[in-house]
This record gives sequence, C-alpha cells and structure tokens, in this order.
Amino acid sequence: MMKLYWSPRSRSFSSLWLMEETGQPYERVLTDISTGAQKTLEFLTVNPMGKVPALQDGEATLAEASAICAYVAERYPEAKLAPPLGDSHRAKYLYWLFFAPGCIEPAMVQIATKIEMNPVAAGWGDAQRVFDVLEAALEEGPWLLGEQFSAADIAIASGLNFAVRLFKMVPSRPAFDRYLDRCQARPAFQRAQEFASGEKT
Ligand SMILES: N[C@@H](CCC(=O)N[C@@H](CS)C(=O)NCC(=O)O)C(=O)O
Repeated sequence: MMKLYWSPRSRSFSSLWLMEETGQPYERVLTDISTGAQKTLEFLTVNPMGKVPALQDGEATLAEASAICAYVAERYPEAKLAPPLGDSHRAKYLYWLFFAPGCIEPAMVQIATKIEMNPVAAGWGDAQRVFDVLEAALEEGPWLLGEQFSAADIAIASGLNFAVRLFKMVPSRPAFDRYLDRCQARPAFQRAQEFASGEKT
C-alpha cells in the first residue's frame, strides 16, 4: 500500500485529495511540520528536502506535489486521472501539471514578497499574467481538460484554493469561484479537507 507523508495545513492537501480521488487504500503517515517531524533522519531518507508531501510506494519514493499527481495517476489508470499516452488531451494535461509549480507557485511567492523581477527573465512572467492565463483556461470548463477531471485539476486547484480562498493573496474572479466551487463539491476534496484542517488523521 502506498504511504503518504503529510501534515495538516500544508501543501500535502493536493496529495490527500489525489489519493482520495483514486478510491484506493493508502496509509497516511502524519509528519507534523509544526513539530519538526519532517527533518528527522528517517523522513529525510524519503524526501531529502525535508518537506511534505512525500510518497512511498514499495521501493520507490518521491516528493513534489505535481510529481506525486503524475505518478499516482499513472499507477492507478482505472481512476482516470490522466489522459492515456497518445490521447490529444495529454498536451494540456502536462501543461497544467507543470504550470502549477512552474508558474502558480512562484507567482504566489512574488505576491507575498512583492519582489520585482523583469518578466522577460522570470520563468513565470508576472503574477498578473499567470492568473489571467488561468482565468481564460477556466472560462469553458468544467475542468481544465474540458469534460474530463484530471490530476492537473488537483495540482492547479489546490494552489488556486490557497491563493484565493485560504490566504486571499489573489482577488477572486467569477471563473475562479465557479471552478473552486466545483472542486469543493467533490467528495474526495471534502474528505481531504477534513485531514488537512486537522479535524481527522
Ligand atoms: N515544492 C514542494 C513544496 C513542499 C513544501 O514547501 N512543503 C512545506 C509545507 S507547505 C513544508 O514541508 N515545510 C516544512 C519545512 O520546510 O520544514 C511541493 O510542491 O511539494
């Protein structure tokens, strides 16, 4: 059974949501970052970065929320969280999976720190454009790939939920609200939120 190392109130939310969407059994290993559990020698063998989320699957270990999305979606194809190889939706799937850590994350850091960067040199351009591009992609919906919900929605919506609803760093927009409401209506999202909020382990 896969082991998910997680902490409440952290980026582990996306991995909890992902595992809940698969419908497969998994073991949650509470690694409370408020107690320093992520810096123990034992945990550093799983993720040398000393950060959650991290995943162990037999001999395989990995971290980075989007990589975990890609890995789990491939391991459980029956959950239909990724378009199969050769499917034309795969281009968009990969694009959004990488857009989450490549553009949304640094845009949020830029907003939080107010660091000025030349948008030509910054890989994410500028924060305004990141959220404009995402808004345009969400106009149609219901999901990033159209009718098919995927692990890319988990990666993107988790970041957007932090930015818009939890930390209110980014002003909401109607397309964001509609999208986040759809995500929050998913039973797997709600179960993940019970863990992430600290209500359940
Ligand atoms: N790039 C990582 C970021 C993971 C991350 O920063 N996790 C934070 C919690 S939100 C953490 O574990 N912080 C504890 C620490 O750095 O000691 C990912 O996308 O998974």
